Amino acid sequence: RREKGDPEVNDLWQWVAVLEGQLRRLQKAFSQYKKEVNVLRQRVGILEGQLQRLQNAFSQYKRAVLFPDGRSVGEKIFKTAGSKKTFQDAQQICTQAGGQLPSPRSAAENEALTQLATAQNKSAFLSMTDIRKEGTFIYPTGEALVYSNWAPQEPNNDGGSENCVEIFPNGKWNDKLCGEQRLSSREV
Ligand code: 289
Ligand code: CA
Repeated sequence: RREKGDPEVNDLWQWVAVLEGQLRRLQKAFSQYKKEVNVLRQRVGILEGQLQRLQNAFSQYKRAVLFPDGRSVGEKIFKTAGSKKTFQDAQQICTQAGGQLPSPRSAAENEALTQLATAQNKSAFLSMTDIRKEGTFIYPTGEALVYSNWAPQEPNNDGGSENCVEIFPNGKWNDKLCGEQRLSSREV
């Protein structure tokens, strides 16, 4: 049994007061934190909306500027000047212009390039060749193909020396003589 004014009880009351003070401060801090999070969420929402509108406007602008001889797909742009060249000349022109011959790496990229070939009603050279090893087409970097869209029975190395690739206006690929003249286009 404890007496009134028992020091241990007094200590406990003091400790309770300290804890209650801490709890109030924590509650206040937590409520401020929640308010700040809500404000930040709102600001992020506004920024996301602005970014989306900018992206839409930029993609509309690119479509307008690139039509009719250019197409934008993902981070890539395909462009043609409409002229026909041998593979070697086309390759040189592209490199000089700060790009390279097209390497469609997906159905979407192939479709974008197909639209250019269709608009010009010409087959276009792609970047890939099997010059290094017959039957194995590679990108200029030496990397193996990650996507292809060969026409039925292609590549057939017709005549024994078809080492380049053309894309028809229907989007299908054919191995072709590099010395033929085909639509020159580039990707950047
Ligand atoms: O020189 C042969 C080419 O013009 C093409 O002829 C036919 O369309 C097919 O045999 C193709 O594979 C070939 O590239
Ligand atoms: Ca062929």
